[in-house]
Amino acid sequence: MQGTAIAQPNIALIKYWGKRDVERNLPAVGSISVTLRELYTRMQVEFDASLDHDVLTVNGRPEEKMLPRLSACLDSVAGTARPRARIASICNFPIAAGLASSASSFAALTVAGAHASGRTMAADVLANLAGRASGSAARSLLGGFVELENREDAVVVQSLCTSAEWPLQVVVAITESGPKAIGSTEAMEISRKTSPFYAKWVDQQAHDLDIARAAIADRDFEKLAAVAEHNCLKMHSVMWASRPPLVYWNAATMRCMQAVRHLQGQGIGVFFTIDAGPQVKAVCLPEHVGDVEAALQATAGVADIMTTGLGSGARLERTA
Ligand code: 2P0
Repeated sequence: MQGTAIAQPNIALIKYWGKRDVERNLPAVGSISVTLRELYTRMQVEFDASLDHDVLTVNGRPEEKMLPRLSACLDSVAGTARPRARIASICNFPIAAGLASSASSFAALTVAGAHASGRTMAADVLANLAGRASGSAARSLLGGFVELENREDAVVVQSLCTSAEWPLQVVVAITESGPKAIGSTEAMEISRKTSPFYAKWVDQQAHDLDIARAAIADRDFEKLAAVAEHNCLKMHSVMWASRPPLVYWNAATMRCMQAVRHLQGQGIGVFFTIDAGPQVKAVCLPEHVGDVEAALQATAGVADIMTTGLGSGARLERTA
């Protein structure tokens, strides 16, 4: 009646922004991400018939706000008639700050919950259950470069290339560690309903996905860099043009982008990507990681940096 799973967050190089079915949480667009090795959520689920409600701790502290979403996700994995659960989550990076903590949390929760309930489920089934809780979580079921394909009534995830096959590095510049002002779910709906650029964003996504997929297949860093930065800035343009405007950047976010541009001018293989938060993720070739770390560390407003390789998919930690 217990399961513990580890999952790593992922960052999208071709972004998911917008839903075509809010009820089932189906994304409006496909996406491509990389899973991050050094960042993780470890989720322990223990069913206990003596409990009359689910209980959650995050990093050892009781947490109520996230509990309804986790309970609903566990219901989808183990059935609504399941015993109540003790859920303990440990996360080694800032939560709800644009570092995809919901992706690693729900990916780990589905794997741990399935094991605890004695159910065997294929990765695609788990991906759809995790994705229903948080769209990006479906991608954390797999490792390396992962594509999420947006099918008729489900999502399909596949690994395009493992971390060993293209061992890029990611330097995350933390410019602010507090939780974000407005969550992605609400923000995506604001964009869908109000941004004049939203329809164009959805229309162009297949093209960006084709370019990125080909760049990954060819291990063409320059090509991937160009399409990933374009796709990121396009998503933020959709956000900025929403009403109310959704601006997740701060001054240090912008300075980090300039630092990356400066490195590119010196021939360093690096590109930036930014999600629904002020952190900047600089993806780089392994031989350039020292230069990228030094430049971002020296950027005013950067509180901390974290360097990571690309990781593997969600997995069970131990059986009980
Ligand atoms: C992504 N983001 O592709 C995009 C880029 C943020 C910006 O997926 O509403 O927490 O729970 O399905 O997965 C963050 O959104 O959203 C996200 P929901 P999620 O990584």
